[in-house]
Amino acid sequence: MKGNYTFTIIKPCAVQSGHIGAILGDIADAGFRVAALKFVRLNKKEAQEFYKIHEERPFYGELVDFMTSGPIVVAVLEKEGAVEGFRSLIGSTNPKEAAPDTIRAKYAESIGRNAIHGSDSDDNAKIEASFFFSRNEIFNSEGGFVENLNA
Ligand code: DGI
Repeated sequence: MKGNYTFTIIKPCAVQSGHIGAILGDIADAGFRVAALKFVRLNKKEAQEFYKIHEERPFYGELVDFMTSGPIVVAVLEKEGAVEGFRSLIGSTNPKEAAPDTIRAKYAESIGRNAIHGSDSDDNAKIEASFFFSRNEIFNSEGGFVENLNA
């Protein structure tokens, strides 16, 4: 069964360009409920850990430098089939290939500075949400705590 939660980051470029409100508006318009939200800045060690899966890729250093270059907005979002639906909403990694009206088509500057992150699986949504949020910071639609994300 597909999980109902995904995890997102509004990246430093989009925060710096003043797009937080517009992006959260697009997310709400697409039917996602905000289950958790905060404004944070990663240090180098945290960014290296979050993107550890890309450690061997040539752009890893650039990615870590970029993700620590300014504050980010992190959020957990709820909608049926959230992971897949959110990946469609944000569009391809490279904004040149992103479908029109997707968040990356609208706000990304380049493949590196691509405005937004969206988890690519239910398991990763759970891992990534747990990286930033403790269990008493993620809420269900009744305002209670979410016990086990995408269980
Ligand atoms: O899941 P995605 O974010 O769409 O893409 P991914 O998991 O392949 O890559 C993670 C992030 O790494 C991506 O959002 C931006 C960065 N990245 C990916 N490919 C390149 C890149 N950054 C640079 N500078 N160059 C790349 O080719």
